[in-house]
Amino acid sequence: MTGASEHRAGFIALLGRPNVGKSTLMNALVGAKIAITTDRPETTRKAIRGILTTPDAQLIFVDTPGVHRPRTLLGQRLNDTVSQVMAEVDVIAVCFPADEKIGPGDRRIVASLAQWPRAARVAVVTKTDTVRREALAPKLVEVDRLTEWTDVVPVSAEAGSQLGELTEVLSQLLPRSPELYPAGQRAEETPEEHIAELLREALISELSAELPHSVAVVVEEMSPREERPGLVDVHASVYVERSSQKAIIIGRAGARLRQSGTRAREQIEAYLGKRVYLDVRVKVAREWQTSPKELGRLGF
Ligand SMILES: Nc1nc2c(ncn2[C@@H]2O[C@H](COP(=O)(O)OP(=O)(O)OP(=O)(O)O)[C@@H](O)[C@H]2O)c(=O)[nH]1
Ligand SMILES: [Mg+2]
Repeated sequence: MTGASEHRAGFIALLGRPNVGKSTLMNALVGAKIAITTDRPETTRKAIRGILTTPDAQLIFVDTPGVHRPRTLLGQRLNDTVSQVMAEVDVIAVCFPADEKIGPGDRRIVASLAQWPRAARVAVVTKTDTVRREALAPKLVEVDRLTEWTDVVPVSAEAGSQLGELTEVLSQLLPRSPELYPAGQRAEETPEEHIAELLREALISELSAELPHSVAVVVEEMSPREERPGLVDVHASVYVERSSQKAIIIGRAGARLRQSGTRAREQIEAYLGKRVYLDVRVKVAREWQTSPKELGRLGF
């Protein structure tokens, strides 16, 4: 335990292309499932805070949507969210996956760092478990050459390797400050927001190709069942863009929706520590990814 004046606390943004492992890394660093993760790009749609409190520091991670060339108004809004986050953080940790080549998307992100000169820059090479040791060294050199980094740290969130080292590097870059959140708090999302995300994750895992992009989830109501203590009723709406997509989500005789619902319910029960009755309604919000009005209603 350090003296009060030595204590550090601050904000660390996780930045990078879609699917590079930002959310998985935040969850591993915080030690809890804060953000949902999938093998599809553009999973994260909001800035999501995850808080790690150590004896010497409080690291407030801000997971962000993957930066990409927007094809829809939603895509533009997501990139705007990222820019807003970057303006407010002490450290920007840019993630590059060990198993992919540095591409134009990465270079654009690195070039954008000039907009936020106040923040320290750290490069994180993620998914190191996917490459052989001999391939990692040249990767680190390649990333190191992209710009002036305070540090370049290889990690594997999956294998749990180098997470302590990364935590230490990031802590040292935070300003001296007392804790900004109560020590026990690890997330900032409301239960309704988190449950909507767990359902979206379960739906995505059952879908292929582009459809995950068309899905949005809102928890409309959540309440303990009066006559059954320990049981919580959760009413959720799943929005898609077209009625053809609604049919796909529901599946033949409702099979797909039942499967996603079961998967989501198990996750929600583990999160709430209670039994859950999950009621899911699939609705069409026509072309919501490109409609300012629908985006507003869905919180984007
Ligand atoms: N092998 C391996 N896979 C990983 C690791 N970290 C993440 N992944 C996988 O990479 C995929 C993307 O992970 P996410 O954490 O959702 O990536 P993201 O950068 O948050 O993606 P967006 O939210 O879409 O921007 C998932 O299938 C993860 O399981 C890792 O350390 N090792
Ligand atoms: Mg993510």
